[in-house]
Amino acid sequence: MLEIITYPDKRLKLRSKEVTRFDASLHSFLDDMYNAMLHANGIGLAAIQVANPINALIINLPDENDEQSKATLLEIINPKILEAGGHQFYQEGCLSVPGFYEDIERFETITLSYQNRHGESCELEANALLSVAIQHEMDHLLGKLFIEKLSYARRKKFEKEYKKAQKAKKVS
Ligand code: Y12
Ligand code: CO
Repeated sequence: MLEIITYPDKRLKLRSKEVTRFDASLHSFLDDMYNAMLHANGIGLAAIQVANPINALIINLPDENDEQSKATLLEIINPKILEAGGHQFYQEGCLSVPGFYEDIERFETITLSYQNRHGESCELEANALLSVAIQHEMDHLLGKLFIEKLSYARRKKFEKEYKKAQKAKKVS
């Protein structure tokens, strides 16, 4: 199983590089990402979170019965936001920042161009949770975490709480 790296691992700050080869090794890496995300109970994961700095992310939102199905898995490679509008707040969490959730402001609607695992060009309009998830994962490709969007005071509080939780984890 691929290991998901966690804050404050410096590799999370890396800027990811464009994917140019859409071959069997990319496909098997995407499959490994999916298994790692599901195993960790996640709904979104960027390649850098498993220490591979390439412009690839996956998203698998639960359906109305709160179940995840591989049939609705989105594999998004080399994404670019073409249009963005409106604003929304959503309580975000991240597998690389375990145990911390915070309301973050994002665009309400985005239009995205990207490539699928075969290198085919795709376009997608997203709103609500899907839009939040894509923006969250695209920030990972730039080396950014959602905690960087917190106010100074909230970030300080987070750093204190997170360090304490990390210490407690080491002891137990
Ligand atoms: C909305 C907001 C953020 C995203 C990005 C994808 N984020 C996740 O998939 C986060 C998953 C997550 C899962 C956790 O584990 C469990 O719930 C069992 C978790 O809890 C701990 O680590 C303790 C934290 C985050 C998409 C859409
Ligand atoms: Co994340």
